[in-house]
Amino acid sequence: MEQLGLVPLPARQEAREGLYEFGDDPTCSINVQTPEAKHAVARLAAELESHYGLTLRVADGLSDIRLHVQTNESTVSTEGYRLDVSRAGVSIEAADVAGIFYGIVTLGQLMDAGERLGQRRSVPSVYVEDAPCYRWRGMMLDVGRHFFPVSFIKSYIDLIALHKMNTFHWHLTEDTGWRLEIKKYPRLTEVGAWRSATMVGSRRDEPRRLDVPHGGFYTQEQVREVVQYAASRFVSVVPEIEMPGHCVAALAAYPELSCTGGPFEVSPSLSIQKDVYCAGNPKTFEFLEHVLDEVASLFPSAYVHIGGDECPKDRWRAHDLDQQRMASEALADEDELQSWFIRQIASVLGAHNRRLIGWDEILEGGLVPDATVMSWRGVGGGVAAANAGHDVVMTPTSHCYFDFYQSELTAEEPLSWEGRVLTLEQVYGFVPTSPEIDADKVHHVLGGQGNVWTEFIPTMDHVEYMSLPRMSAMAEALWTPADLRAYEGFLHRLEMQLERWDRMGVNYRRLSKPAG
Ligand code: TNX
Repeated sequence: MEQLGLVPLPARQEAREGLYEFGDDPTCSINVQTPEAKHAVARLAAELESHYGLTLRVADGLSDIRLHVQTNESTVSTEGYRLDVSRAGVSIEAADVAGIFYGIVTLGQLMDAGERLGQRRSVPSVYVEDAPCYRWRGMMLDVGRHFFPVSFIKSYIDLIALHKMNTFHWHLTEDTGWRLEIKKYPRLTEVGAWRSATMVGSRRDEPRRLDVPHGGFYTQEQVREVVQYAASRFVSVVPEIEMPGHCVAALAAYPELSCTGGPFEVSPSLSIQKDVYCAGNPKTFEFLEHVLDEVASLFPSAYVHIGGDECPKDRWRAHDLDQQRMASEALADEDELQSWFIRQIASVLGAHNRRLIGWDEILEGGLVPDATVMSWRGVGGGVAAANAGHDVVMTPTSHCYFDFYQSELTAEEPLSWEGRVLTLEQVYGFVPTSPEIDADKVHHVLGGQGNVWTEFIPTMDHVEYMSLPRMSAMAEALWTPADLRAYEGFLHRLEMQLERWDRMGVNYRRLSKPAG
């Protein structure tokens, strides 16, 4: 089975005798006619074109590739599929079009396998019955520390989809830059998207070095394009708008939303900043409500991420308006003030029928009802939240931080966080759930994701290098049943994926580096 090179490994596969060979005029049939279905067929056409230079024709009746969505039968689960390749042709059955899409992704990998076996235009016969273990299979990209153009975002989404992952968490705002056009507040991008310099080099360097100006943002039209592009690959885009901290770029544009009044500059520093939104000033909530109105109209995703991490409370402690708010709302401390802040935002999102998700700090001072927790400081926050009946996404630094070094030999790697290493094998060992979660609460673990923070990652090549192949290990940890996973076999299958990335012109870290 390993020689087929499927990543992520399917839940079940049986090799069969023989091959299926495509003729000069490959056809496919599909029993649903939705726009979604057209996207799945487009993916299939792209595979046939790129492998064999053949044009796919959609035909009724008997065809080479039969795609069948059976909505009224429960034998295939959500996002799952059954793929049957025999001498008679190819059939993919699924309960939804996403499942058909994933069957097509597998078929594309079988085309790679056929080519490796020297069988032009043939795929090995096989029966695959497959479905993901987790429903949140995500990758986060931080475009706040460094900006990356739309063309790159799309190619990144391609990689996500090829890994049968379904969530792109887009970290759009930071102290170092605000990247999303908001029509009501033009200064967010006129001012907030640009910084005069960037701190470079190791955090241990003294004195710190400053490099060139940096900036950029996405217009609303571009965002719609990205969301549409992702949807056609069955990827949901979850936007993150950071609050109450990590917001200095917004404060540089609108200093009246701060506790001190400013002035501020879009931060050249990559460290956590003291300045945060004022929780006592009604203008803060008016502003965030309008921002989130536009966010909700741009992103159809069920979730909106509101950050919530690393919010220093010193400014609130020292500011009358914040202290008055604590008194008037009978809040015991600044943690409760943060929790109250998030509650205001939850009701804004609720009015848009969206679910709030935030980093695990939103647990401090009391969790908002219905909030989903993204657990990053270990899995402890996620365990507590799940046991309290909240949905969680696990993304602990121990297994999910793709900004860390990929090897102990850090001198051979591009500069990153000193002392922080996350090897491919460690990622592969990721188990999103925890024995500490009560049996009747484990279903609250939606899944997990890899995070690419870009303090030290200024180029697109470098993002790819940090993402691959760790994204493959993450994809398998989230898709494949744990008892089927084995690192050696994964490495072997992964080798075959590298050829595809070479063909795509995507950068990645080599599995073994030449000695010396
Ligand atoms: C912590 S994870 C952060 C980010 C940094 C990251 C660096 C999280 C919610 N906050 O702002 O980029 O560490 O690894």
